[in-house]
Amino acid sequence: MGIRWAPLIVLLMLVSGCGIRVLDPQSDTAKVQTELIYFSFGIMVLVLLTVFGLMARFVKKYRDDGSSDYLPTQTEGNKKLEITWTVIPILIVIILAVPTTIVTMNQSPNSEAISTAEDSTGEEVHVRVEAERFSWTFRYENGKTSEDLYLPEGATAVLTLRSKDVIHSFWVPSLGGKVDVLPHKDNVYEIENVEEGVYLGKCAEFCGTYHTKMRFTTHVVSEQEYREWLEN
Ligand SMILES: [Cu+2]
Repeated sequence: MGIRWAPLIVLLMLVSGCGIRVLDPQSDTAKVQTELIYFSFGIMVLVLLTVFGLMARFVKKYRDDGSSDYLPTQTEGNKKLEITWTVIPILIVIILAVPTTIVTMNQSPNSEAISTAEDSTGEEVHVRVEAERFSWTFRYENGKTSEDLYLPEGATAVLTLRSKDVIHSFWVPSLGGKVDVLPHKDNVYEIENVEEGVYLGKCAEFCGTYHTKMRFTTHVVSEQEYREWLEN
C-alpha cells in the first residue's frame, strides 16, 4: 500500500514546491476572482455529485445479476424528463455565465471599468511593467526603476504592461490573475486594494530557455515605507 501511494506523494511534493500560492487572495481584485472560482467549483461539484450519485444508484438498482430472463418494458421518449434535463443545464450555464461575464468585463485589461476606475477606493499607484527575456523592470512615476514590485498597502495598482521582445504574462497569484504582456501594445491592468505582505510573481507564458527564472517579488508595504523606498 505504501508503494502504491508513493507516486502520488512525490507528485504532491512537486506541485506544492513551487512557492507560489494560488487561491490565497490578498487584494480586492484577487478576492473577486477567488470567489468566482469557488462559486463555479461549487456548482460543478453539485452537478458531479448528482450525476455520479444517480449513476451509482442505477447501476445498483438495475444490475443484471443473471438470475432471471426478466426484460423491463421498453419505452421511447419522455417529454417531461427531456424538458427537465434540457432546462436545468441551460439554467446552470446562465448562473455560471452571468457572474463570469461581469467579473471578466470589470477586470479585463484596458476595459472601460479600468480606465474610469470608478470603484477603486485607495490611492492610485501607476507603474510601468517592462518584460524582456528573462527579467522584469518596474518603472515608477518619479523615474525610479526596480527589479521587484513595490506598492503601498491599500493602494490601487495601475500597471501598464509592455514587452520588449516576445509575449510574456504577468502573474502574481495572490494579487490577481494573469495578464498578457505584449510587445507592440500596452495592456493596462488594475489591482485594487492590495494588502500588506510579500508575494511571489512570475512570467506565466513560456518565453524561452530561462522562462522559469523570470520571477519577481511584490512587496506591499506601509505608505510610509513605500515613500521612503521610492525616494531612495
Ligand atoms: Cu516570459
